[in-house]
Amino acid sequence: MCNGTHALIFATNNQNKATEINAILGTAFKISTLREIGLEIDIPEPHATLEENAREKSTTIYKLTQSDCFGEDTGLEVEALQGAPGVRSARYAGEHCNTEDNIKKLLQELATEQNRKARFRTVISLIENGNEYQFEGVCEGMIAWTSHGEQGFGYDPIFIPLGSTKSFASMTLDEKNKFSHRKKAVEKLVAHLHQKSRT
Ligand code: ITT
Repeated sequence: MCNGTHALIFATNNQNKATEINAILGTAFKISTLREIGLEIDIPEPHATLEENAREKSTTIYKLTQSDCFGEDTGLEVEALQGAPGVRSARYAGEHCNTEDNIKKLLQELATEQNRKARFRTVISLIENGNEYQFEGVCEGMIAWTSHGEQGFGYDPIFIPLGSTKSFASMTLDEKNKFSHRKKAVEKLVAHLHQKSRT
């Protein structure tokens, strides 16, 4: 920490996540992605839960840097698919498949399914002075029948949050952040950091 600014490493290679989180954090926080600190590492996500994978990311980077840092893991949990793709969201269509493949597979799985209920869940794992803290954010919604919109990333074109008729990919960053799972988890992280800096 310096001049009242919290400096944190964000254990991610996903620039879209960093852009979203920077828009939420404002100037009291300075986050640096792995690329920004010159670390080229693809952290494995071998576990069965978002909580464990988020911890894998934060602890891996803490061991390498000895600096306060956080990682996050996010999953799209579809009710009619018993929570899939969930923790396997990045690799739903296979190890080397891309976002389009994942969306295509999900829409195929739900082709005749009337229950479109789904939620995004984000778990942040913060390592602060060697101690771990976790923060969760959930956004309820539904899976659209087809893709809509060009903004955002990942499953955004097919996810419509509860309270809107638009997909995340049809929203600006600020609009998405009114609903977003990541925003809710980051708000808890921020509350924690503010509280710690007062004690
Ligand atoms: P890092 O592990 O480097 O942080 P990642 O892209 O591998 O980045 P995750 O494992 O958390 O991140 O992502 C799981 C999948 O869910 C991946 O396919 C993402 O594109 C997607 N995803 C994550 N957050 C999302 C969001 O806010 N909107 C749409 N899709 C999202």
